Amino acid sequence: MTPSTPAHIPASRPLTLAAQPFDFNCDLASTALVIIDMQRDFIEPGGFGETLGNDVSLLSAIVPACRAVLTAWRHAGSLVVHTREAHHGDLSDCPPAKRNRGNPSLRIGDVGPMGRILVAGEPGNQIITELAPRPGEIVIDKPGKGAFYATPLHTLLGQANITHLVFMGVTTEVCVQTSMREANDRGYDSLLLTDCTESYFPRFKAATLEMTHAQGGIVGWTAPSAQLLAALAR
Ligand code: TIU
Repeated sequence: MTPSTPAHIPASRPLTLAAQPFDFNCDLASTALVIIDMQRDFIEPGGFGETLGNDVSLLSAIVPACRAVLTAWRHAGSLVVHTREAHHGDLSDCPPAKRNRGNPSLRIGDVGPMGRILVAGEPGNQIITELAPRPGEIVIDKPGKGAFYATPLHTLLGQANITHLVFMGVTTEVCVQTSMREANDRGYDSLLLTDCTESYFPRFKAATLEMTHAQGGIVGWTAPSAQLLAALAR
């Protein structure tokens, strides 16, 4: 975790974009872009995602769309948060239940082709080059699936007066959905960009998008990134 708050908070700039189940309204001064776990562990062969038996090739398709949003968001000067699913080298923050679950080819902490699986600082734990954090952006190492569990994220967002979150990242139904649900319970309005998130299971992604905006936005909003880019360009 880089415990830095943004050097620059933009002036008030209201934004409205077409979304499901209805328009998403926010202000760039109080909205953060949250990029969940776009780290090599999940996107490249040889990492945690593959050790769980997944075909990781699906995930890289979202990288250009994520990059376009990140570029536009940085241009607008709003807050950027990156997360990584990461454990301490001594695994003191990895519950045995998590490490022992299932029958992975390598367990968390074991040495794989990109270093120790899901351990902070290892090559596999780095955010992919295309979306690499810049100075002034918040980087959160999280031991769980949710970005708020056992992290300072809520405190840092509060210090920056953030009330709205725009989510991208992987995987849709695991770390992204968990983080959005955690955000929802903490009072944030959240938007998930549909072409900037992916799952190893396309039907799980589809179901997650649907359940997010169902019931009048029970978890939050969904919209394609083109809607956000168009709103930012207006
Ligand atoms: N396995 C799976 O789909 N995801 C994770 O374990 N972590 C995240 O989603 N980041």
